[in-house]
Order: sequence, then structure tokens, then C-alpha cells
Amino acid sequence: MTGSVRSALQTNGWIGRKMPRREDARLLRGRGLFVDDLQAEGSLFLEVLRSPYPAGEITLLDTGAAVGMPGVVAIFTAKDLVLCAQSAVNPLLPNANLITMEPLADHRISAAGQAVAAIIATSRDAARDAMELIVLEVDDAPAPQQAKTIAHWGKRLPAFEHPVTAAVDHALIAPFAMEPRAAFAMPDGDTLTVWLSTQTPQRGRDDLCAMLGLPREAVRVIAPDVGGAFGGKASLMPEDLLTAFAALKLQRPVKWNASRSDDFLAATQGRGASSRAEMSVDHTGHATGLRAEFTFPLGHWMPYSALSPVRNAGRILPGPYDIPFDVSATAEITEGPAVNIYRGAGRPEAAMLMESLMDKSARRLGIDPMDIRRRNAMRNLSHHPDTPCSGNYLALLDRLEVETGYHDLRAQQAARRENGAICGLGLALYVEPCGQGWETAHLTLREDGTFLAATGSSAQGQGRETAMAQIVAQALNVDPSQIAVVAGDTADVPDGIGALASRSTAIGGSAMWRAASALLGRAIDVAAPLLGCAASAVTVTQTGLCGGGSALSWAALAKHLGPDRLCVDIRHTADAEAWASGAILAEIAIDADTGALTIERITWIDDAGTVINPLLVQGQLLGGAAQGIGAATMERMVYADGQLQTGSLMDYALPRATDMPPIHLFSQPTPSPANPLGVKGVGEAGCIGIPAAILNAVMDALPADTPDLSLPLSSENLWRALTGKPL
Ligand code: SMO
Repeated sequence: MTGSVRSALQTNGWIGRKMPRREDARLLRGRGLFVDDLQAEGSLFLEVLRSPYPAGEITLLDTGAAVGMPGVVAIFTAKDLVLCAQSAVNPLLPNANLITMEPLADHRISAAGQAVAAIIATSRDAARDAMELIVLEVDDAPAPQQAKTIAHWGKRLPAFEHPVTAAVDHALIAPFAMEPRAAFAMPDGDTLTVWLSTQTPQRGRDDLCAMLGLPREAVRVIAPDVGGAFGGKASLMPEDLLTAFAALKLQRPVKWNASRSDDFLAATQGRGASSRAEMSVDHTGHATGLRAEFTFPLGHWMPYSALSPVRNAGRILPGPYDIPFDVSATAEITEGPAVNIYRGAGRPEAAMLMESLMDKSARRLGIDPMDIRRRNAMRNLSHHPDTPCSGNYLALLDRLEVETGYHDLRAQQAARRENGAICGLGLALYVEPCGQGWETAHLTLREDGTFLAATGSSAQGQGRETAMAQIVAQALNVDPSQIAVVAGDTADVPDGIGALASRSTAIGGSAMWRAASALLGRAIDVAAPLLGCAASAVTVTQTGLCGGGSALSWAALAKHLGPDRLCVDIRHTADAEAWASGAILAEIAIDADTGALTIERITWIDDAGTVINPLLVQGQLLGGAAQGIGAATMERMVYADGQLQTGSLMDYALPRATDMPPIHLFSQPTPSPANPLGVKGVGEAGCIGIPAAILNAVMDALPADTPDLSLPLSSENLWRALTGKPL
């Protein structure tokens, strides 16, 4: 690339600009298009009969009376589902035991809410009425042998003398999205168009093709606007498959929408792991060994990404610290709904365990928690796929110390305690490695001189279109308004991974950057002879290219090219993972009478690498923080005898606007060497670091001999800890 081109890239400043989201005009004004907005003439509606029993052998499933009900077109049970392949599971761990999806229960029930029959009728009400007449009988039967997958990281370490120990037990929680899951399938002979509320349209297409026995060209999956996903829409689910199957079989459009109850009962859940660790620490506060064990529940089957949390938790310990480690993890099939990735996916579990150990070590040795982190934080960040790529953890801690007035805060806290307050400060230093692998980008100069950018990183409300437009604008030196961005449709983007694992900007954005750079290079080669100068003399202006005293607009260049469009396809494979990091201080107080927790303030120094758009980063950090606060302090799926007790928003505590504390954000980026933009992930940071800081703040506030607390840190839990009244 010529010097003048490079300087344009450095100076136009589209990257790093606080641009309002181009999506907002549509999403905030009710003009979005979600799966539930789709309608088609002659559409049928699918409803799922779910088992009211948590476990047992099916002894009777009689659909006879229901089939004859008005409006009923078909009822499918397991015997009707002739599938060409099992569902796919990402085999992320060696020797993994993969338990695939049973879209409808065949012989055995393993969860209350498990799908047993699909009723397809001319209206939703007709389907629901018919559902009432299906007879399902289930006998108690012992649960079969449960499959386990065991993995290990690091090297076996000898027994520690007098280690510091920590245990963190996570509740199962709901990856709650504003838009419940939904699918709409439209058949045309042997081909299907399926609209899915998904974060992985290409994966959905591949899974549907394999299971239905259709070639890749026969299925088009479209993710229109997606109202949040958080991992809960990353893997094909039984209802998605049933909707596509029914449409193909009946040759009619079929629509399915989850109700809130459906999603509470039968969407995937997150977290749920129990974790134990011990760490040996010398008298100077240097950790000399870490041994940790995780047990992750999987539920009764494994969606595509089911092994991601266990793998992430295991592989990222000891997080930002330089400590010899011996980490093992077990993922086991359990009764109950499937457990899958949820924002953070194993990273929060690793961070909470590690940060708990750091605070406990500091307490034992009488060292300040800030200092013990300084003593153990990694200094030489090597560029290796399994360790942090870049960052400056000491600088994050230094900045946090300054921005919070840390030492004054400690003094203030001591004074408050003198006056009887129960208050605490909690630190967390965390890492957020984003996903690995590849992503695609397709960039075209259109006839009118504008650009079409199609990305494999789909959108789920996080501002993807805005960020991609800024990346292309920076590379081409054109206004972002000249760039249309599309994603989520396998007809536009046949290959792609999607929006997950904090990877969209790091990998998808880098793919787009490379596409734009390549397109510019090609444009210069075409333009040079037209301008009558050497390619090296062509410079980029805001409207096109110039050189040799003349100018050529993008539109003129497009016109010159005619049907031979300038078009670049890139499949970018990341050199390594980009590891974001951050340091957080949470200030909390606990009400002595009720155990109610007040998060007084959170201060957060974040290293997300190169920031494309500070507004989008802020949105991701705050959204993640809200879900992190939910997980730390209130969310929990409660079961009694296998029956869900928290199946509605009256019972399941989701954080609300009033639960959000003041959060002071400071950005301290170090560019990642893992990609050409220097960007890192940011979407999951809030779920990773915030709960760890809150847990430490709570333990700092409670009496020193308080045993490890299970999550969430609800008022009841804290009141029991304060009053010594365990469950
Ligand atoms: S938990 Mo995420 O959507 O990879």
C-alpha cells in the first residue's frame, strides 16, 4: 500500500469514533423485523407438548383424540421423525462423550419440559386445544448410566502444604433474551427457507441440512433482527428442527414461537458448575501452585456448544496470573434441560475461583488485595494461542488505584465499619480470550459507487452494522453512510461462524478490514491507467481516487468496470486469540437486618484493544455488567423434585434498571497482536469480571470466618451468613 494511502487510513478517524448506532432508528422505533413479525398465506402453527414429568419411561403416548380436533393438520411424535443424522456437537475436548439431541422424546423422559410431540394446526389456539387431549403416561424408571467427559490442563503438581482454598458453586441461570426463541419455515418442494432467531445462521443451515438429509443449497437460513441471544441462540434446538421438518413434510409454511414459559422450561441454561481450588502461596505473597477442579452439569443432552464452558473454564486458569497450574474438569450428563454457553461461557467460573483465591491469600498473609495481584500478575505476555496475547495487567491495577482513590477508600471503609456499617471492597483482575478460528467478509463496489459489506458475524442487537461500516469506512476513506452492511442470511453469506464468543470484531471485523484493504488495492490498480499515473501515485480522497492531476469517483470507477464488479471475498483465520482484560473494584454494603446487598459503585478499567466505537463498547460492557450482577446477586433456576419453581418473571429474579449501580468506565487499551485491527473481545467482560469483584466485596464485608457462599449472593444468603443461620 502506498504511503499516502496509509496516511489516509491513519487520519480519517472512522475507527474510534463515537457514532450512534445505525440500527437504532429501526430497533428503537418498532421498525425491526423479528421472526414473529413474519407472516405467510396459509401458515400453520407448531406447538410442542412438553412432559410434565421430570423423568421416567414413556408407557403411553396417545395422540388419537387430538388428531381429530378442528384445525389440527398433523401431530408428530418420535416415531414420525425420520432423520438422516444426529445433531452435531462440537467435540472440544479429547475423548468427549457426545450425547446428541432427541428432538422428541423417544422412550425416556429426562427433564420436565422435554418435547414429546409436535402439534401443527391452523392456529396457535387450535394447536394448544388439541395438545390437551394427548395422553402421556410415564413410569418411574431408574436413570441410565450418565456419560462424563473429563479433561485436564497444566501439569500434575505435588500436594501443597497448608494451601489457601476456595469453593464457588454457581446456580443454573437463564440466558434471558428480550425476544424468546422463534422459527418460521417456508418450503418450496425440496427446498426450505428458515427464519431463525439465531446467532449462528450458517451453523443452523448445516445442522438442518444434515438432519433433514438436504443438500446445502436446499436450505437458506435467515436471522432477521435478533432480540438478544447471549449463547442461548447459538446451537440448533429441537423446536427449530421440528419447525423445519414439519414445513418440509406438510409443504406449508410453519411457524413456532417460544412463550416465556417454553423458554424457562426448555431453552438451554447457563453456568451451574461447582468449583474447588487450592493455591500454595509463599510468605511474600507469590503463588507457587494452583490446583482447581470444576464439575459442569450438561443436562440430558448436548447442544452444539455444550462443551465450551468447561473447556473455557479449564483452559484459562490461572487467568491473568503467572502460576504453575493443575486444572481438571468434568462435564457430566445430568437430568434436566440442556446446559449450554451463556455470555462468558466458563470464563466467569474461572475468574470467580481465581479472584476468590487471590483475596483469601491476601487476607491470610495480611497483604493488600491490590498488592497480591501485582505480585502475581503476568508480566511477559507471550504470543501463543493458549496464553494472553497482550495487555498490561499492572497498569490496569495502577489505573484502578488512581481512579478509585483506593487507599482513601480503604480508610473510609474502616471508618464506616467503626460506625457499624457492613461494607466491603472487592477487586477483580480478569481476562477475556475471544474465540478462535475464521470468519468471512464479502465486500462489493456497487454500480452507484456505494459499497455492500456482507459479514459472517451476524447481529443480535450489539451494533454489528455500525461497527462494520466504520471499519470499511476507515479502510476506504469513505463516509460510513456509503456502506450498506448485511449479515445473517446464508444466501448473502454462505460461510460464516456467527456472533458468539466475543469474536465478532476481532475475527469478523478483521476479515472485513482485510476485504476492504484488498478492494482498495485492486481499485488502485484499475484506476492508475485511467488516471494516467503509476499505482504508487494514486491517493485516496473522500469521494474516490486521484492521481496525475485528475480524480475518479467510486461511482465513475464502478461505471467503468460495468458488470465486472470490484468484489472481494475473504476468509480470515485469526493468528491467535485476542485476550481482553480488565480490573474492577466493587464497593458494596450489606443491610444488617435484611441481608440486602447494595452495590454502591463499580469502577472498571477495561482493555478491549483497539476500540472501533466507544459507544458500542460501553453498551457491551454495561449490558454484560447487568447480566453479571444478575448472576452474582439474584438469578437462580430453582427445581424441586425435578420441577421448575422459577418458570416465570414473577419467580425468576432478573436484574432491572433499578438494580444497576453507578459504573465508572475507563478504557486503557493495548492493541492485540492477534489481528490486523488490534481489537479484542468485549461482549462477555461484564459477566466475567463483575461477579468476581462483587463476590470479593461481599466476603470483605462479612466476618472473616464466613464460609464460602454459594451463588447467588441473595439477601437471604447474606442474612444467613451474617446471622449464622445456614439453610
Ligand atoms: S456465550 Mo456466547 O453467545 O459465545
